[in-house]
Amino acid sequence: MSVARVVIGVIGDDIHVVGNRIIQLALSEAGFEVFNLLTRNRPEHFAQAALEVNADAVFVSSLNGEGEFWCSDFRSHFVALGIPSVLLYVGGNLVVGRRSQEDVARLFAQFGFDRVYHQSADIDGAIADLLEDLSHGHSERARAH
Ligand code: B12
Repeated sequence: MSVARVVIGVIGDDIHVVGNRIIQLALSEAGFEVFNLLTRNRPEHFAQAALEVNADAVFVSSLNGEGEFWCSDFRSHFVALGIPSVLLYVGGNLVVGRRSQEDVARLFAQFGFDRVYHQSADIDGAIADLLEDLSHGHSERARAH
């Protein structure tokens, strides 16, 4: 079986980079091939990178809360490039100020994300979710959207 490829990076003008490094290490350790865009990315940077490396999944981080602004049409960038079924995960401090987990999860699901990890440091849990999602196959999952 080929190694799954994951594009990771921080969105917007957010410069919080420590979590990004930890995610890179955790995914590499779990056997994934990781392409790290680091900080200061726009949605189209993630989509372009996913196309170039034939990614199975994209992990977006937003720590300062800019995610709500930048991610509102996130999936559409992948659709436009002909890769609608890439798994899209997002995590960090996704909005500014306090909001319930349920509200944030619902909002980012509307933006096209498959999984939302608001204020959760459980990378192992996210990796387990990724393995499960990958085992279900992309194209079938994407059609359900
Ligand atoms: C260190 C820090 C800074 C440093 C960053 C240094 C650097 N280059 O990395 C400095 C001082 C520069 C900084 C600046 C600012 N910061 Co700051 N910062 C922090 C702090 C204290 C720790 C962040 C950190 O490194 N945590 C450790 C790592 C390991 O954890 P993490 O980043 O959360 O990442 C983990 C999880 O979130 C998760 N995760 C992250 N992404 C993803 C993605 C997926 C898919 C998954 C599954 C999981 C996941 O996994 C990661 C690894 O475990 C936090 C408060 C806190 N305790 O978190 C505030 C915090 C993030 N900062 C905040 C703010 C507001 C700012 C500033 C806007 C302040 C200002 N007014 O200037 C600026 C932003 C500048 C910018 N352009 O981004 C706020 C954000 C609030 C919000 N979203 O509502 C926080 C939460 C502080 C607070 N409580 O108010 N900051």
